[in-house]
Parts: sequence; structure tokens; C-alpha cells
Amino acid sequence: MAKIGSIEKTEEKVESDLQRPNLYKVVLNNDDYTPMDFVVEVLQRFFDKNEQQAVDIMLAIHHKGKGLCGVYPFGIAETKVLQVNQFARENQHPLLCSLEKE
Ligand code: TYC
Repeated sequence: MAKIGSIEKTEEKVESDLQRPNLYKVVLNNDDYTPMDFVVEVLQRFFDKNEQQAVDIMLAIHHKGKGLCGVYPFGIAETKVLQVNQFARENQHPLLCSLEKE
């Protein structure tokens, strides 16, 4: 057992933690009110998509209900979710961004 902070972990677990950080999917959910252009802007601004990629993802969300924006370690994923939801509220849109475990 290795003691890291106050958490006891087996050597195997420590090794796998180092090799593969815990990854989370950041997803956008569809709604009936957020303008399509705003979703495209969000995908370009926060997820580094080009315009064609952003339009394709937005349309997939519009037709299927939700869509993948990116996969990140927990801290980055959590920050993206907070930033996108804040940006949506600032612009009075109900767009919802959320996290899913990989
Ligand atoms: N369904 C919205 C509309 O018709 C567009 C939209 C797409 C909203 C993706 C949210 O995550 C979303 N204006």
C-alpha cells in the first residue's frame, strides 16, 4: 500500500492512476429555445471546434437530444461545464452543459 495524502492505494492503483487520468465526457443537451447560432459559438469558443465541426455537433444534438463536446480530466471538464453554463445564463439561454463519467 502507498499512502498518498490521506488515501491508501495499492501500488497497482497508483500506477493506473498515473497512466490514465480519470476522464469525463462534457456533453451539451438539446432544448427548444437556445438559438442554433449560439450553440455553434459555444462549441467554437469553449471546445476548439471549427465552424463545420461545430455545426455538425449542434445538429446532432438538435436531432438526438445530446452530444459529445470533448473528453477531459475531471478538473478541466468541471471548469468547462461551469464556464458554458455561466455564458448561457449571461446570454439568457437555457442551454445545459453537463458531465458524464467516461
Ligand atoms: N433545438 C434548438 C433549436 O431548435 C437548437 C439547439 C441545439 C439547442 C443544440 C441546444 O444543445 C443544443 N433552436
